[in-house]
Amino acid sequence: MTNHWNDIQYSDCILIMGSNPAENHPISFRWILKAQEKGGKIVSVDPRFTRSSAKADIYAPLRSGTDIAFIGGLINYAIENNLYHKEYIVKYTNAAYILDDAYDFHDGLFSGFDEAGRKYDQATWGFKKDAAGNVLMDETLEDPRCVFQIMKKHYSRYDIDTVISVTGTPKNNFLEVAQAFCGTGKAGKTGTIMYAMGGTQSTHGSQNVRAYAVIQLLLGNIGLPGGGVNALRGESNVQGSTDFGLLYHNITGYLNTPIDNEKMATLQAYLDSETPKSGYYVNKPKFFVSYLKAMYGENATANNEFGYQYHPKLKAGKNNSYMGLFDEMYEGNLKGLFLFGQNPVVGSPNSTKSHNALAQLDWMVSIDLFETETSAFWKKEAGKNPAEIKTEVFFLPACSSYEKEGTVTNSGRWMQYRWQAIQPKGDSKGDLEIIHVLARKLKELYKNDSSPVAAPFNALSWSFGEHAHPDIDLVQREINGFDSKTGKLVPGFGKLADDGSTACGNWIYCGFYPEEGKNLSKARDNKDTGMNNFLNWSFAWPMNRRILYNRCSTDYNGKPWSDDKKVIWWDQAKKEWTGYDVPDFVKTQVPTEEAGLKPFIMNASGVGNLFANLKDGPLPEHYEPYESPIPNPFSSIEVSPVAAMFSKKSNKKGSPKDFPIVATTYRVSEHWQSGSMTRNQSFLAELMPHMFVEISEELAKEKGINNKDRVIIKSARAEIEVYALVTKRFKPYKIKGKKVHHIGMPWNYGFNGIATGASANDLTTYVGDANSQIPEYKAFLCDIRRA
Ligand SMILES: Nc1nc2c(c(=O)[nH]1)N[C@H]1C(S)=C(S)[C@@H](COP(=O)(O)OP(=O)(O)OC[C@H]3O[C@@H](n4cnc5c(=O)[nH]c(N)nc54)[C@H](O)[C@@H]3O)O[C@H]1N2
Ligand SMILES: Nc1nc2c(c(=O)[nH]1)N[C@H]1C(S)=C(S)[C@@H](COP(=O)(O)OP(=O)(O)OC[C@H]3O[C@@H](n4cnc5c(=O)[nH]c(N)nc54)[C@H](O)[C@@H]3O)O[C@H]1N2
Ligand SMILES: [Mo]
Repeated sequence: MTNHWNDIQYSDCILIMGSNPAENHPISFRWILKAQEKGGKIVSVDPRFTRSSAKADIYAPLRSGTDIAFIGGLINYAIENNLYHKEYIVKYTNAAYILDDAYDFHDGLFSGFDEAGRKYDQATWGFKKDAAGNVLMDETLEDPRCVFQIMKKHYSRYDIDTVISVTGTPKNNFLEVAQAFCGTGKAGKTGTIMYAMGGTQSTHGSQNVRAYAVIQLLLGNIGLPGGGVNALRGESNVQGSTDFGLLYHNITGYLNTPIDNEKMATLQAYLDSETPKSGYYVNKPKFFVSYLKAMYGENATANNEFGYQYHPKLKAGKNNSYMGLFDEMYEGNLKGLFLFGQNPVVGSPNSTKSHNALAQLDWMVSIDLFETETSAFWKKEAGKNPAEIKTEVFFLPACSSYEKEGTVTNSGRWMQYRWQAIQPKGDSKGDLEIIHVLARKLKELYKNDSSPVAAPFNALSWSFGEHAHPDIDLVQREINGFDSKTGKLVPGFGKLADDGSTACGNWIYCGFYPEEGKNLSKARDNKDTGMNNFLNWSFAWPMNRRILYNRCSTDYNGKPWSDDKKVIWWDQAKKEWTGYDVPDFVKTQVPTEEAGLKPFIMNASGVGNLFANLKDGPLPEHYEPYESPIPNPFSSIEVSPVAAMFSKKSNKKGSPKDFPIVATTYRVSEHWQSGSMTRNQSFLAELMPHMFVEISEELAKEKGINNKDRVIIKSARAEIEVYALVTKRFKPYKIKGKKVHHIGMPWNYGFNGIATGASANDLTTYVGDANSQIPEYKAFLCDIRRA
């Protein structure tokens, strides 16, 4: 989240699009309702009428996979009706930047497309520069080649009639949303967007999120209370896990994982290719070298590239993402697998394929609270006798969150310590303890080995105590960072160095433990420090900042755009920034100076990117999902031309002729994810005992299906049998003049546990987003009949 949960109460319009917080983030809904009590409007845009929709002032249905068409329509509406915040975009975004002459867009393709390589060369997506290398601008925004005019032209194609013919949204609903949300483009008003998996799980998921960012920048809604682009995170610590490098392409603090190619062959090469010439990231070498010092301690020296060569590297030219790994596994190219709390037999796309892939492994270790469908996969492998499955499965009982201590980071980036409530049951152990034991054992095994494979184990600094249980305080010190010689804690990332004198496990968290006896993850002062920011409750990265890009909350002179949405401001008498939050830059930076007008310090340009270089284009453009009921009305390019595709084996594509119905998947309040944690609880199993599909009354009538009938849903991959739930929550859509049915189902079921049922993921496709590689779980084609 750019903002945080408590802050949502200040919003004048909450656009819930691609999420369903009433059911999946119920605590957040308290703040949404608070905003509504103060007169704010709740808008829900979802293919089905959810419990969030039930509380909304405006509900607009849209067909799964069409968010860009919808938001493109809002962008066009805001520009055409002069509802954007001109003063804001002129200085705080790249609206005024003049584009390179070679940049072009034609029939769904941006300039630089390499058809054979299925990728873009982004060389033409840059800006025009003068002889001194400064970007040319037109702050009147009238130059036909400035970003604003190019955007205006791009989105002029997203007129209301075209948009609604694609999304299937009734015109009056679309207009109601446009008026309410674009009405927040005025100074003094803010709107927020709350998204989660309904936005991201798509072959153009990153561009969906970009579209949310573009409309928010246009309306001047970023950096202010009640504004922002807010990702509602999933698992309790999914924010923490991505912060700490659990994504394949990041190490801690969102630095890129080294790749075993020429460009990153040495530490210097890595730093050269990763460090920009301007913006805050010029400091990257300090963060990266300090990270290597944390990894390899005394074994990291200037002479050995601070241990860079010991560090694991991604394989160049391979897809190292989740789907890439399962593809390799399916092909028999992986030997072993450790699963720390993951249940891919239920949760992965085209799950039959993932299920079969597990049988290609020599060994698998499942570390979980329960025996999941994955750890029991060998009992159910299609058409096989369990005795013939070669995979040796180890199960290590993990203990639950209440039985261990440590921090979790919430969606608002607040790092909060949780103390242990009870002792672990039985033989179960915390994940950290399991890793600690494993790391120490491996180091022990390799101790006297001088072969190259042993070197990284021997070099690894594992200094979390000599006991079986790791000392969490030592782990926290390493995360925060310390002086390599004295062990003294580092007060903030501004003090990290690139010469090995500091070690820091995760630069964005640096400063949460600034000095002895002061661990801010444990801070629990619940006094409101202004606009519900609670600066003395927990630690928000970076540097305890609660609202990112908060420089944008004021005009050029440092004066808040309005009095009731103020968060920081320039105090002319004291010559410093002050207010309710930690400013997003140096406190004494004079607002009117050039550097003072750069609110997006992490971008090399210092401004917000209306036009940005993603793998699939600089401006969000509508493409259809991989499986779609209609040809793309916006261009002749059907699916994102650079979407992540995998081996076609056992991943057939269905055509609308055979599979005319659009399907989506989601979760229910009563179950958690793949269901291990809830379908094994008798009381929750009883509340939501059976797998079902939601279908409209009209579709039920056409197919002769009654409520509670057993039905078969068929996709090009598989068919599953479930109960029919006939509901008014889905309605047939009118898409390009024809009637298209839309259904939806939870993905929380599997064959193990008390409540069992078919897995929706047997039906889903194995394709993903070019930037994030997230699978397209939210839109595919199917057909349905009575069982
Ligand atoms: N009770 C409960 N809470 C949970 C979870 C759980 O399993 N159970 N899981 C947690 C996790 S890990 C996560 S990631 C979050 C996920 O949180 P959400 O993203 O809110 O979860 P979903 O229910 O998968 O999807 C949200 C909505 O997106 C809609 N949708 C489908 N396709 C589209 C589309 O193309 N565009 C738009 N705009 N909307 C679409 C669906 O109808 C659904 O109502 O929830 C977390 N909270
Ligand atoms: N069709 C479809 N598929 C989806 C989605 C969708 O919307 N639609 N959503 C996707 C999303 S957003 C997500 S996050 C994934 C989730 O996919 P998974 O992560 O595979 O699913 P979970 O059920 O969350 O699995 C977590 C496992 O962790 C165990 N566990 C709980 N606490 C601990 C602990 O402290 N330690 C250990 N070691 N184990 C623990 C639980 O018992 C459970 O078996 O699924 C994805 N799959
Ligand atoms: Mo998630």
